[in-house]
Amino acid sequence: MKIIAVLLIVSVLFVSGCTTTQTGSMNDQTTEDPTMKPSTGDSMEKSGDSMEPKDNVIEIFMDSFVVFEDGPKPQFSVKDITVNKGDTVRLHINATSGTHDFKLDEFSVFSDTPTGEVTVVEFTADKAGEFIYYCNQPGHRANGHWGTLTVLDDVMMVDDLSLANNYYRYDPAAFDEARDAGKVIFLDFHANWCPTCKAEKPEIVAAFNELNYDDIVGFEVHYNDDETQSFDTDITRQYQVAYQHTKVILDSNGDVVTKDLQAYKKQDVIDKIEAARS
Ligand SMILES: [Cu+2]
Repeated sequence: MKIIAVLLIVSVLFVSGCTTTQTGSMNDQTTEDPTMKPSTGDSMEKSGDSMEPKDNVIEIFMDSFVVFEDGPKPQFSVKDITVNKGDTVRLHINATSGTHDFKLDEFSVFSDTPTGEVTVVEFTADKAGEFIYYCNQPGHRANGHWGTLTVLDDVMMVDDLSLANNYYRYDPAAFDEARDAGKVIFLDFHANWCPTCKAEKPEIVAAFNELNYDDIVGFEVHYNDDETQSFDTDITRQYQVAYQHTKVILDSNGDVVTKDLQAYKKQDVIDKIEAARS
């Protein structure tokens, strides 16, 4: 029930976030030296005005120009941009010398940037990852006319997602903390579409509710399902898991002592964890 409530809250926030597109004023441009600033920073703090979350518009101001050192080197003045997934990114590109353009393939962004003008380019960062933006003029990218856009995944708030006594939806910070504390860690790589995983979950939950040790912790990692987050994929790779309902158990040294595909009953979970503790 707790999970459903959290998901409902998240989806309500998400829906209302989508419907209140911020129109954002452009006269921010004249303020001190903001190459990067979230334009809704103020309104988030003035919660009295409106309770509705606003879409985040990230305003980036950059120059596109040429420097001469061992020949002409076209450049963007901003070489790294980091935003959150879902942000609207609005670039103000001031081409001050040379002939350039702006291209970002993965978001289908392309624009000429006439010299002596500020060209505004806007897109929604709707996928996470690292992407290269560049000038598509011949030779410019190879000479350094590019930068990196990093889009961070939404991090779901998982603090409250307790599934049983000492058993939680996977969270990287909680995992690191448990490992640093030398706890025995049980990981279930769970796909919510998989019948074996579904049948196994109540057995795991029952086992954890019976095991009353404070030196054990279990995590349910989402494996290739519609709740999988990038941190799930990271730990899946880290332990080279290639199939759903894989169980991985780490001993107090953080070493893998069990890696098993077999479907567990409650007693199997208890026995394996007891063995890892001894
Ligand atoms: Cu260029």
